[in-house]
Amino acid sequence: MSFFPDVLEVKYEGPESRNPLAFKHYNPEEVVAGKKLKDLLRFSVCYWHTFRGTGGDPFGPGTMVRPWDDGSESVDNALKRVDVAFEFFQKLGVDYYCFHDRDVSPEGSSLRETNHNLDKIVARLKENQESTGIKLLWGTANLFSNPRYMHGAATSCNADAFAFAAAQVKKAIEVTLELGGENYVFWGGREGYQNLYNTDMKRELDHLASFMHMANDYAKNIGFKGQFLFEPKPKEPTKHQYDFDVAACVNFLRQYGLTDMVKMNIETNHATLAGHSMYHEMEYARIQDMLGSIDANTGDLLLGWDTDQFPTDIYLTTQCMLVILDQGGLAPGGINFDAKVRRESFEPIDLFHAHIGGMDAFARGAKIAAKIREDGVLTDFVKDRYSSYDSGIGAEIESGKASFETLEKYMLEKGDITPNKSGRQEYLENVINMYV
Ligand code: XLS
Ligand code: NI
Ligand code: NI
Repeated sequence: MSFFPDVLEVKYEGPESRNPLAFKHYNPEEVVAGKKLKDLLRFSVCYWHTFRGTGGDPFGPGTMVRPWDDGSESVDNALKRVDVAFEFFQKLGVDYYCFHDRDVSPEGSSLRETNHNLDKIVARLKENQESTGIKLLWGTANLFSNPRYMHGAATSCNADAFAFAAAQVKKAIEVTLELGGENYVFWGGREGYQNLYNTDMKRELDHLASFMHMANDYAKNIGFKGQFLFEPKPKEPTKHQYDFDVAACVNFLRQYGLTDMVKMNIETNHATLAGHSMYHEMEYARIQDMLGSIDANTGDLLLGWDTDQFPTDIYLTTQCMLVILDQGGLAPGGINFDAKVRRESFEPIDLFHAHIGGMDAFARGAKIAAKIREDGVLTDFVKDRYSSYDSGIGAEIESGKASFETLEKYMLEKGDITPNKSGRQEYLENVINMYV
């Protein structure tokens, strides 16, 4: 039985194709910068938006038409959804997917029953993985939807909420291992606060760090070798999210001795909510060897909240790919479309249009970025811009030989600085446009 009878397999037809259900730029076998595109991009579909998104918003209920879904929170409905999801992954031609425990499997009346439900679903996920070859990029736990987490999970003032969250993450790591997941993500959910009048920030951060250490200890105990990832997001849902941006996360991880075990999962819309570009956030993580994976989407600068739209902007994907190529790829991370179709795009076919657009945008970005790097247009310029540090006084500064005394002596003798050169931003923007 087919849940998407109108779609066969989405194939690469090249830039001239006018078939909306074909790739114009994503040819999985094409080699770009020494890697097949499918291995460079490692695309993943997220379960929550794609199979659990209803299109509901604060002003009205869901609009999505999903003929296979009976709308119930039953295990049978959840099992059916798994088959739907894998038909979608396969027809689209992605190698990976991601989920939260609660997207794939309904919560029961007790933790025991909840875990039991999850086991049934995981068995079905595993069967589908085996029959299709599609893999799990990462698993995670939903520590934010249930009202028990109203004050947070690991940072809740209620120790029982911490304990429940620990039990939930323990199970989520076990099923991620069972499914061969290559990473495990921590997104802070409700880890943050609204007002300091009622908040012990120091204690909350200490608790969050203990939680992550416990997760790591347990992962080691059971032989989970995947990469842990920490996903920054500012000011949603709480006013002050602890994992605001990459800098705040890296500082937290360093303070609590967690940098050896955790890297970053960076999401575009979260970067812009924090007042950064995705380019900045990815590069900031990369230079510290902390870039693990990305949640590819985009926000709307006119709206200013987490709209989680599919990325179609070629400048954005080119910038992402410049950083990814500088790092030599993202593996074991990947490009996960943490994105949802608009409320008005309610038909199942829209899920295909959305993902095809995102995948093509990244494939184009990859080719453009590879060419820019091959021609060295940015690297040569940047290298030259800093060349005053390659010899003389600059080399002394970089090698640690200089001091305030030697620098003063140097400058007193020289009198004033060698004249500055132009930064040539507009010229470089034009150069980029020659490639896009
Ligand atoms: C929410 C986050 C979430 C994480 C996984 O804004 O993006 O979906 O990616 O918990
Ligand atoms: Ni995300
Ligand atoms: Ni988001």
